[in-house]
Amino acid sequence: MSAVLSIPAEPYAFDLVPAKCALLIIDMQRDFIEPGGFGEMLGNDVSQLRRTIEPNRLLLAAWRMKGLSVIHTREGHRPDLADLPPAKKIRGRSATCIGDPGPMGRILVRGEEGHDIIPELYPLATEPVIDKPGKGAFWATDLHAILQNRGITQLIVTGVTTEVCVNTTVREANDRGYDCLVPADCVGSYFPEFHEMGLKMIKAQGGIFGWVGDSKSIIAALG
Ligand code: C5J
Repeated sequence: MSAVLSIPAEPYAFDLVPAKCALLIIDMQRDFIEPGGFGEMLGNDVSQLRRTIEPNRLLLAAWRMKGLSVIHTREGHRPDLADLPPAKKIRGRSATCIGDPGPMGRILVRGEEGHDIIPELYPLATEPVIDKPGKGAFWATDLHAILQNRGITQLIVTGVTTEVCVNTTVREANDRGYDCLVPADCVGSYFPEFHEMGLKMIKAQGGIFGWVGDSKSIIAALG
């Protein structure tokens, strides 16, 4: 495999260096994607996110075949909720909130069924899983240290949701000096218009936060 792969993207081609790039899969958890979890508790139509599963599965398979770095994240809180800001707990004023029992266990709590990653993208034992209490994957986690220890300077960021945890993470990564490529078909939102705008915000102004491409181009380049 060539040391640098040119991936068609916007605002211009992304120079992918596989050995220095990690696939970072954000929050593909049952709580966001399946009925009865946190996403539905907030009043969202969770079926909107299902179209992201197959492109993520294919990209993950191709990335694993090449033996490249994969990192998964999960949003959630300690069972004692000591890391849950009161403001986050009461936000939305819904009848049930984070920590309450639901059909997949306590909502957005570590160790519960709903908190886990969907079976289609389940992490291998060798793939780090970052448990994050916030929207960004860098805040209050050891993600930056793990990436630095592996010599990673680029990220392919996928997962949900485009305008919340994906966007927050891409912005955090950009400020820490990482180049981020977001394959549009591998990220999703409960709101199509937020998805579209979330991607536009990343690639605008010459790629102010990063690049936007698609999974087929990455898979094709990997060969
Ligand atoms: C949200 C996320 N939307 N993973 N989390 O609360 O985007």
